[in-house]
Amino acid sequence: MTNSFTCRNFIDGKWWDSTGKTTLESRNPAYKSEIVATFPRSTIADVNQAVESARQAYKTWRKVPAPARAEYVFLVGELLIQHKEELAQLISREMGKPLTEARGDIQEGIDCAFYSAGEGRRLFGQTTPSEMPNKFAMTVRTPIGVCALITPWNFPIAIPCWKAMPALVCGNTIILKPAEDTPACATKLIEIFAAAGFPPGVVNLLHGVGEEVGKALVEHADVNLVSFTGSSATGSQVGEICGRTHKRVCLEMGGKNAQIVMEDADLELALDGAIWGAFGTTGQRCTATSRLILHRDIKAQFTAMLWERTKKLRLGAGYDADTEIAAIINERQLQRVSEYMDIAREEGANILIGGEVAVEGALKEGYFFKPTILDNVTPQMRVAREEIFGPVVALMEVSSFEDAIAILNDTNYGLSSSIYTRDINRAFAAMRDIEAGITYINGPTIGAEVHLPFGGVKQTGNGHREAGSAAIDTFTEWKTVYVDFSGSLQRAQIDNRD
Ligand code: UN1
Repeated sequence: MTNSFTCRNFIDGKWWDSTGKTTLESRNPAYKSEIVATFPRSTIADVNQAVESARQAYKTWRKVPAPARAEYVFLVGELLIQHKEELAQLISREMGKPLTEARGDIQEGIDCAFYSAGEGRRLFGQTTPSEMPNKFAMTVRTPIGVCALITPWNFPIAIPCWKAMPALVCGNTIILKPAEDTPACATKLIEIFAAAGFPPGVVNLLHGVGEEVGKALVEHADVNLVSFTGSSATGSQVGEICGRTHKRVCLEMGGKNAQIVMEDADLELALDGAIWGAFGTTGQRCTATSRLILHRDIKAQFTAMLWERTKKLRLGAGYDADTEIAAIINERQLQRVSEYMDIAREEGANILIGGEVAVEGALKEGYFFKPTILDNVTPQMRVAREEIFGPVVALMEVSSFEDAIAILNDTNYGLSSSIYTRDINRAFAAMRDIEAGITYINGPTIGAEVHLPFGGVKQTGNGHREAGSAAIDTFTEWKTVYVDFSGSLQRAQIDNRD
């Protein structure tokens, strides 16, 4: 194993130690005694320095032509391709996910680079007639300013890229505050941004504790926008502060995503989808399938098929070639998933398989939880309502299509959703009636592509979307411009009326 990596902050185009002396560490979730990286517990002084650097840089960056800004982002994409393998190894060590998935995480960043770079030559506004003669009307997009990007550990490359790349193309400057569990991934990513040659202060990185550095950034008067992906509890606090301080805030929070399997579905296909959706990334995606809504005519058969496949899933370190289910991110999360097993039992659910920490052989060296199927789950149970963020799927039985949709919608969240059916009428009714930001027909709940909007309804978000051209709406303001070339005062709504 390689030596531990020392992370530093990146401010004003230079790497810095924190003004504070405390350091923290990230660990390999598959081998908890291994320290992957140490990182600074940044202070308020560091926050102030980073915000000031981003504020100064904004003054000139906003005037760099958007196609030129986009070329830096394009270069980040090319550098990510060059460093893909080395970064994938690091993701697997620090975050835990299997190498194939780690490569996918980086690929999502690469896709986002090239898509966002293309936006540099669009950033379209509108022209429209004026109601007055000899007057011209148009809208242009303007950047917002200093953006604080607060990102989670589960997609340590893709999610920072989703936020940083469109923000930069739009002319904003950024401060990335990555999750405490994946500081090395964030540092390597910002090394790549640095190599792309952005002017000093345009891209900044601040490590530290969410309650300290994250909070100070969100509260800072010179931060103009906060983009946050993480838990609903933290998202509420971020939203409250931004409400009070009148900042634009984009929140991407929890999910309780469901896959419906109707009696006419291709069951093998639905099974592949369920296994990947529920247990891919060890269930640690906000898009993960945490409920399977099964029509009663196929429930017994499908449950047996699911059980068979689940039993065979191989647990192990992400960097071992045959691993299918990797470790859980940290001890706290492992504990949380375990606690949900007690809750499930108390509420009368039946644990069909899994339900416990895996300690066989080398697995005891890490944070492993066996892939788990909960049966007899009813809509009011906490395991049907709360996000668990682990390899746990709840089975719920329904007797009609209408019930299936009603149960899918019976949640405070609304990120992703899926239905397996061969009935085109049901598929279209589902597209209309499911309350979610993303609906898959005959595909699992995970696997969003970067050129389409990503985000959820209800308590998953606050009305914004990431990725696609929707991200441009997030990171720009509209400016409406009227040009009066009549040479005289023209009063709208008055001079053109009798
Ligand atoms: C997340 O879980 O926070 O759609 C993001 C997907 C991935 C992104 C997930 N492309 O599952």
